[in-house]
Amino acid sequence: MSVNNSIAIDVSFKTDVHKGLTTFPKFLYSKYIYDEKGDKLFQEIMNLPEYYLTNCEFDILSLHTEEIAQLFNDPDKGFDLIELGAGDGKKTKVLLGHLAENDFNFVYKPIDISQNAIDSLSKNLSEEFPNITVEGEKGMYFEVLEQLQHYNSRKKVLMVLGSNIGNLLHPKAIDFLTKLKDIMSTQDFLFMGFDQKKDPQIVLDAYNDATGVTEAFNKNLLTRINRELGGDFNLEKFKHWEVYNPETGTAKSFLVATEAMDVAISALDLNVHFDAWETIHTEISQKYDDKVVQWLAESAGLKIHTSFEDEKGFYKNYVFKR
Ligand code: AVI
Repeated sequence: MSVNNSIAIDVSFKTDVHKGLTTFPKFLYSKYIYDEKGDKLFQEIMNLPEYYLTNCEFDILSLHTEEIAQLFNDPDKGFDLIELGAGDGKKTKVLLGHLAENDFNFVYKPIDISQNAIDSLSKNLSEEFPNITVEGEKGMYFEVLEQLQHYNSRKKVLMVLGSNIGNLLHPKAIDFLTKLKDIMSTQDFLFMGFDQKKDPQIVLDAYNDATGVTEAFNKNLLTRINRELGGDFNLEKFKHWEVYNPETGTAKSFLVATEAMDVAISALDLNVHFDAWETIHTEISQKYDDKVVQWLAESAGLKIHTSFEDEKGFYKNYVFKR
């Protein structure tokens, strides 16, 4: 990340925290959970037995590898597989392995905000699959994608795994899909994971695990405010609380103040008062069904081409065209 970018992020962190903690009801954006510690906690979450999403998507990619590979392929010119938010590529490797073993003509372009993630994934892939061409790019999704749009005329497959779209409210999700559509041509595909509505208890357990990793993940927002903005939040005085509305499919995370208190944040020159049991809303994790995905796609000018689901029907990867 360039110096200018990190300054921009610091400034927006300050501004957003100020806004979120002086608004009623209070809120903080979940994107700020992901510093180095937040990234590690999220890796731990993905290995939790309660957090079914990762295994379900892994199963989909394992069960339907050949069908997905054939769908992505252009036998004449090959294709570019562009993964947004590639992380450690654990799930993608199932597909990459199959594509490599069967000599598909493709280039894998992982995009991630973290240079570390790109470097270790590229190294790891060159050891595991030496015949795959990997062209990793560090950066914000849309900056990199805009460059790629003019770069190449062959088929692009954009891949966004992990139901990351679920962290966006519907209007923002439509904006995100629209931006992706805008850089697609008619031959391109968008392959995206959407966690599905299911037994509400299963959803609640996934976001309120028995070992407290999700609680630490959620509270990392307060840790960051303490460290980066000179806050004096006492983490023990906040409770992680998850609710799931099966009607709307929205899981919401909160931090709840267990007593009345004042919190000072020196970099903001701010004193924040909490009443007992006052909340900070921190994250949404939307669960979907076909109708809602259809509506989001149509609103963004995309069509559902096909979809793949895991055996339990917990999770779906949709393939969109423009
Ligand atoms: C990254 N995102 C899709 C995760 C989710 O399921 O909403 C973040 C997360 N929050 C709590 N657990 C995992």
